[in-house]
Amino acid sequence: MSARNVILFGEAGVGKSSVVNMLLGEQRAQTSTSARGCTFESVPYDVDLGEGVSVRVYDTAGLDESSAGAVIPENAVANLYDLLRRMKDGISLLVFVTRLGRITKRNQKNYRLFFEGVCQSRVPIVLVVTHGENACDDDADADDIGEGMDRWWDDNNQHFQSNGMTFHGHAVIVAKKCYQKEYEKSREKVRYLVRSTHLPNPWKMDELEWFLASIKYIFSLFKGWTKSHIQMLRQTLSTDGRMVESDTKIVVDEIVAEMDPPAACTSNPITPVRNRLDPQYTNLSEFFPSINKQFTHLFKD
Ligand SMILES: Nc1nc2c(ncn2[C@@H]2O[C@H](COP(=O)(O)OP(=O)(O)OP(=O)(O)O)[C@@H](O)[C@H]2O)c(=O)[nH]1
Ligand SMILES: [Mg+2]
Repeated sequence: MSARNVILFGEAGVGKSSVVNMLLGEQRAQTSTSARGCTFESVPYDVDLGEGVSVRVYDTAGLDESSAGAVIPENAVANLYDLLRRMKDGISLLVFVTRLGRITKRNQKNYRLFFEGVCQSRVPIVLVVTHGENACDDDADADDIGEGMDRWWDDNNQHFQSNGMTFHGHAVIVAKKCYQKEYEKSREKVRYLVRSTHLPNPWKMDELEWFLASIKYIFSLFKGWTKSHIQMLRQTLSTDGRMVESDTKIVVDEIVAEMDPPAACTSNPITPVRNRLDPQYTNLSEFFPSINKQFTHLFKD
């Protein structure tokens, strides 16, 4: 049976590893405030969600402060390639982790990078908001926390939508064990969320085409690439035989074509990758009936 891969991503320090540990039911992923991964760097964990469902969750670094506004570093591109190679069985779900607070530009860019870029808007995406205890006043009773978290979502979900971020499910949670009661409830919420929204038949593309489609999308999100970036990218991709020379050439040539003025004009747009998708995924809502109707437009061609 193929692995059901779940990519859990978000900015540094938002609580990704805490959510992984919550899903695992044990402290296996290292939580910290200092370890900063480079974008797309990922660590896999096999998670038993109960009811006979198991998934492989990839704890994946999103954009950090330095790469959010500038050119994405070349090693992020290499990490992306490594991640996609691990996705031979496809992707079943994206879990976007953020902490309760303001929606930042970086949030938006991360969302687009993973949902639109890596998954071509073809995989369900759910939102997990950590630090839910902050939805209440400091003097709130422990019993009020759950109510405060629900209220926070009611008050704020519109902001996500108006920033172009729609989700197929959400959970506002507390991922710190010292809030014992809320932690246990949150664990059930997150397990249910992943169990009920992931695709049993994952979505995937041919490895090289997938990498190219993702990289072109990323390229369109991050302006400012120069020939020297491309040179470094070429080196990174061919280091340790990561990518065969002929494929590296294809990738580099396609990116250079995007950069050159004649290729950048509208007469030569980014290849419409959706045309190459398996027809079974053209209407995800049929294939995946529990998707909320309001999101089905995301999957129309
Ligand atoms: N109060 C509170 N703290 C939390 C919550 N979730 C995570 N934390 C804390 O936030 C800090 C960072 O959590 P991590 O799980 O390491 O975050 P991360 O996203 O994996 O961080 P990086 O791997 O460095 O990107 C840790 O000290 C956690 O204990 C929460 O819901 N409430
Ligand atoms: Mg972590």
